[in-house]
Amino acid sequence: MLKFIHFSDSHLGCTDLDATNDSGLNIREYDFYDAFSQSVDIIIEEKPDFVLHTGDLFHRASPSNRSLIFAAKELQRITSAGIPVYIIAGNHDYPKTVNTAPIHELLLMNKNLKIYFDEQYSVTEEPGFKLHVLPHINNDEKFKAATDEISVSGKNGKPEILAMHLSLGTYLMQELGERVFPPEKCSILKEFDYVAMGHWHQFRKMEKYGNVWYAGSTERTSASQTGNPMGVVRVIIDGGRTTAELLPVKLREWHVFNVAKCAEKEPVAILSELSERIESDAAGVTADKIFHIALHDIGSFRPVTDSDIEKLFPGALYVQVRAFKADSSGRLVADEEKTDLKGSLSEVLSKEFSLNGELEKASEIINKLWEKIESEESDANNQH
Ligand SMILES: [Mn+2]
Repeated sequence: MLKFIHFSDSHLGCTDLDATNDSGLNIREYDFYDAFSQSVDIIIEEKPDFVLHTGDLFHRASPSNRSLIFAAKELQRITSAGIPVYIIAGNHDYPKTVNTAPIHELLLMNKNLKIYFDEQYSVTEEPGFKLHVLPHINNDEKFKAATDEISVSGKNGKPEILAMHLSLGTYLMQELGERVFPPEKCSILKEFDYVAMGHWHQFRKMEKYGNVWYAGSTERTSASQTGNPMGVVRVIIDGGRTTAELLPVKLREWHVFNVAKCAEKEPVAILSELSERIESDAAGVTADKIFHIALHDIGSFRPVTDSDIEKLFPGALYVQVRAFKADSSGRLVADEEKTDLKGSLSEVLSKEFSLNGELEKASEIINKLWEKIESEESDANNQH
């Protein structure tokens, strides 16, 4: 019998939601660390034969010192318990250009850890199993060639395990640089005892492809991932039969409330609908939780103010309100009024600066800053 833990997409160093603690540190960054620590606790408790992480250990190719130190210490906790660790690079933590060296190399200082970041398909023969890995590969042709090389020839009774970080079928993350497994190659997946998948942030068996599982992430990187348990996957291969089970970690509560047809509802009705959802979905407790509220089908104006809504959520870590109205084709679009930050800014400016000369000068400075921010943002997105 072979027992191992498969986990993935821990995105260490990810910051989110602009909520800081008393020391000024991003609270969500610590949620990612906490989920990872809980995963390590489960691993040590489970005493598996080994651990396999299928990429995006870090959120960025150049992780912060804090996330790097954290990862090194936590991985050390696993290997010190006598559990070998295997990791592959993902699209988030593998650099997009040769100007940045892969941070993965630093983790090789831990001798009980094998980490694959060589943009190649390779097979590692271990006493109890054969591990095939396909870490993230930037170059299209190189990626295609590597997938063509995948084979399970020479089966010798040992479980054959394949680890990859990419999309399969329609399970796309819609990210720059993400890889999609070639559809014509999918039949090979059925030959493996287990295919450990990273990239898709939800635990899922890809039944039609064979023994193929996405471990999912250990924390949610967006509101669309709420409502699904997350954690590590316990895999058991025994007598040619594979079973995989999610062992969940405890995450901060994150609720998404949709209110439909707001134009037809009185403000008080919208607020009481939200109160009911707090009772039914959040057990009446809002403290330290995250809430995303979407007001659909609003008319010309927002039916209720953000501050009226926020009053319903005392002590919440974060309350985000978004309003949507139908465009001419009936499709819901984000309320322009709220999203046009530049427009709101010039409105504020024109109120603040009554003299024309002042306003022009201020606008000029703001526009310059704006251009700078936008170009920096697009740089940052391209590195994603
Ligand atoms: Mn990911």
